[in-house]
Amino acid sequence: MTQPNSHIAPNETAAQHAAFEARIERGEKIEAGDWMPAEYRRQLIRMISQHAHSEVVGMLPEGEWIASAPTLKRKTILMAKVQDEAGHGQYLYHAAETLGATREGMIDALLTRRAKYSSIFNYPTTSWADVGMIGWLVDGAAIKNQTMLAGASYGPYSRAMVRICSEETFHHKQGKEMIVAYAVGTPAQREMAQDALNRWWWPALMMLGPHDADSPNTGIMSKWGVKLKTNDEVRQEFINEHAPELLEAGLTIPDPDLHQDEQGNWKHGPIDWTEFWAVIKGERGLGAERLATRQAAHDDGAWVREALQAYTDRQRAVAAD
Ligand code: BYC
Repeated sequence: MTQPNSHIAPNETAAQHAAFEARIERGEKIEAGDWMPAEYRRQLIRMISQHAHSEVVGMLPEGEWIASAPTLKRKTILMAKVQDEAGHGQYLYHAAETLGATREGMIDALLTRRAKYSSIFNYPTTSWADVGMIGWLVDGAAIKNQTMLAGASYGPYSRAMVRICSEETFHHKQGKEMIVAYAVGTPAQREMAQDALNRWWWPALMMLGPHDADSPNTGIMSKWGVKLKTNDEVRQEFINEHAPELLEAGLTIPDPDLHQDEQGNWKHGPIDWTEFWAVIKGERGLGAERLATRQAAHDDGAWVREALQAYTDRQRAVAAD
């Protein structure tokens, strides 16, 4: 007996869904004006807006270090990186707007905790090496996930991913270059790099989402060609690339159970998912501070929004005349 499709909304038909899924099956991109199931639209707005929020909140942990960068070269690299993240937020908010979401609605959802942003940005940056470790591990994890999303079925999201990934590649390289240099540097530099790895390794693994068995959205997102790999598959790719490179740099990965299996995959020990959910809910980590900073930035920007509105109103009045 065929299971009823629970994603068919009352005003949608099975035939519409079948035609839509056939387009995805043929590898066609779904574009903004095309027919799509309401649930596809809802899921994409959820995921793309949360991705946008992550880019913008993600400017905060590294941005704190711009004033204390050790050299002019490192400072200019970091400034460029943080500005890139703002740009990524813009592309992604625009991609979500093509689905009917409004900027005001998305920002309100972030500030009132109805929308999430990546758990990784609720961890503090307590030393300069954290900037390098974020580049190497956090951008490294993000690239694995976003390279997959560049093949997503929704055209505007997939195209945003292509551009973002090319910029993230530079972020990843600068982080790796910094940490590898410190790992063979002075004892103090080596200690700083190791301490950063100790604090960022597990959050970086968690950032890629809960295990597949605990991921309620993966099923439908895979069926509709948005997620082309599961959370655990992307996590495995991330570890397979990064574990040997970190070890080669002379660092110790803080997981006594980490080992390579017969297939060559690096297997990690148990992940503390209690910490993950507590960090997302703001019960642990810097959730309250991050949102307070975003709220203050939003309030400080009120005059810009008012000025833009006044300008638009005047242009409209002139056009009406
Ligand atoms: N943090 O069913 P699941 C960057 C939520 S920024 C918080 O597996 P899904 C960078 C999930 O939303 C790059 N929440 O969800 C920027 C869901 O809750 P809702 C960030 C998480 O969507 C600045 C629930 O848990 N990348 O690179 O199928 C500086 C169940 O999960 C997290 C993106 O945002 C988390 N880590 O898969 C440096 C990529 N994980 O929404 C670097 C786009 C899960 O049902 N997003 N949740 O209430 C995705 O690819 C997917 O959303 C995820 C999760 C793989 C993250």
